[in-house]
Amino acid sequence: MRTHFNCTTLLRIITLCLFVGSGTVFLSCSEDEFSEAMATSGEEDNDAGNSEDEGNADSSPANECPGDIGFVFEEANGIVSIEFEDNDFPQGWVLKNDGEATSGDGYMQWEGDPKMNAPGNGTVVFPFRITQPGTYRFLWKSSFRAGNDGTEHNDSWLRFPDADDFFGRKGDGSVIYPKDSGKTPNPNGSSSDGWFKIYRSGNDTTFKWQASTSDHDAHDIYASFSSSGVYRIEISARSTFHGIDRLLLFQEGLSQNDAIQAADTFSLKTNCD
Ligand SMILES: [Ca+2]
Repeated sequence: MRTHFNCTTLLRIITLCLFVGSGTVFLSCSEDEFSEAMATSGEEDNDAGNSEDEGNADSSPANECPGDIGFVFEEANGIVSIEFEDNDFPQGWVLKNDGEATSGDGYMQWEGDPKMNAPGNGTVVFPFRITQPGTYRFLWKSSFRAGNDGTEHNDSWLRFPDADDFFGRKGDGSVIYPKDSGKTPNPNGSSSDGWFKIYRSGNDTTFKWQASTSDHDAHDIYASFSSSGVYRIEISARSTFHGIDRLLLFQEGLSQNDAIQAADTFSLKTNCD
């Protein structure tokens, strides 16, 4: 059965509701903080040279909900917020909720065999739809769930198979690319077939927003998308007992703190017809 609203129209309605209901939906984001984030988001949109109006995005085949997966996470105001456990996982991933400060139904941790140099095992895919092209920063909220050494059990694999660019970047502007991506330079340590090893630093066991790649030379994680549409995040198993609570993409013009505050209050998921 067809409905009167396609997915894009529904997203607009949801986004409008977020604006109207900001006092109740964005529980931990003040109006000033959200306004600032919105203003920055608009600037970023202009910086990206996006002269495409939203009407053009409506008719793009790339906007279709991926029927092979059955759902898509939606960007709002330059932010894609995902509860990591809100997906179907292959054997080896275990849902945990042990009183830690996590959101949604808790977090997932890998309890299968380690895959230290073998990305693509225990893979889970997160389709997401963006209406604002540009470069997005990637973060996840994770913790190591065994022992007290923060350099163990602290990483998993990440790939953006259909992004226009996928790279690590340091504060000084230097950039690295995954091995086998056809681009150089590449990170220190494990990487292959377009996958980055993404690790968390520190010996504190709390779940925290942080994602880095390249051993002993931490680079932040970015992906670029030249047009609006549906793209995919792929995450696969590496270290045992790496627990992941949430995923976050935000346009690079937004501040990390603003994006995290906004993302902590929503996760937009649309089921395909
Ligand atoms: Ca969660």
